[in-house]
Amino acid sequence: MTHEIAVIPGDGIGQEVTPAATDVLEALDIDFEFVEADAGDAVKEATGEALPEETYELAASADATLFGAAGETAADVILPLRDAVGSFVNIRPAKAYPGIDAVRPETDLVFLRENTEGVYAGHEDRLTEDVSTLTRVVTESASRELAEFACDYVDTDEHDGFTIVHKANVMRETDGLFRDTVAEVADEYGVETDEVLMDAFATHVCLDPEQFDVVVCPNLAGDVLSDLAAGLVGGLGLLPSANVGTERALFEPVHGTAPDIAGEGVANPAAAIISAAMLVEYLGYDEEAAAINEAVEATLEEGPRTADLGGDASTEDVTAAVIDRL
Ligand code: GGG
Repeated sequence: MTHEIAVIPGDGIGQEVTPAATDVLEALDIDFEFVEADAGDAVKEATGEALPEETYELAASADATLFGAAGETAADVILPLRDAVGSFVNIRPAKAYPGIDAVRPETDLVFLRENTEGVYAGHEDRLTEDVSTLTRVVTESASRELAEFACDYVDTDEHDGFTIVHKANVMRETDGLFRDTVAEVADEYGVETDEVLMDAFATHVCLDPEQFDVVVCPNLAGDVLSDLAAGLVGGLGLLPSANVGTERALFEPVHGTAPDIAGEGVANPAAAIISAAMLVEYLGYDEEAAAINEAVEATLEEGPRTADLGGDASTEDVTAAVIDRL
């Protein structure tokens, strides 16, 4: 069986880490057909459009999509691409790896981030030159869909339930609806939950990350708090993600375009490669996904490593080392 994979590197280091991920996928005994498409700042400059229609259609029809990074045009690229695959949840694991100098080596978390609404719903206005507004959207249906996914996700021996992170004491209507709906669904499923205000979570996760396991949160909170967790485990070069829908999914490293190092060939490909492992697992190849994860873990522990992790290896060196260990 051939799996059609849309490959959309985007901008900056997306152009370097996405080929690293496809090189690793090509080393597996799985029949992939990669179809590459453009999106992002460069294509906008050239054509006036950050997300060409054919790129959207490709993501909407491929078996899965591998995305790199979005820069200034993130709102015009990654949000519609998540829509193209019908994604309602962004899964962002944040875990420390052996041998990596992490601020909190005991960290092992998974963020389940609402992926369609909140302040990322796109209702932003400039009323006058000095007044702008943003409408925050929270619906019961999106909160319910996320909560049902979370309940299924924790339905294994590995997890005891999940933590709902919100700011319902201030955003009473929006986060109030989010919290109440997620808690109600968890109750229906018989899943244990606790809840923490998002600002308190930011402090507690730094002081004692082990008290958290699966974290269910609104869109912006998930985006920001997972980046914070990246700081605890050794940096953004280590966090993968999956944007999952009912029929398709899109996989991307959590990091952005890193313009300070883009084009130098020194970006850490680990997050993109682990995202590719999530893609492989999503397609049903559990053993191959585990093999990629083990190869990445061994490479992180024994080297070579890129500069963000204290080494001096190139993206290509690290990718070759992962492939050698497969
Ligand atoms: N690969 C992740 C990426 O491109 N991040 C840029 C960004 O701003 N993302 C916003 C989001 O994840 O919602």
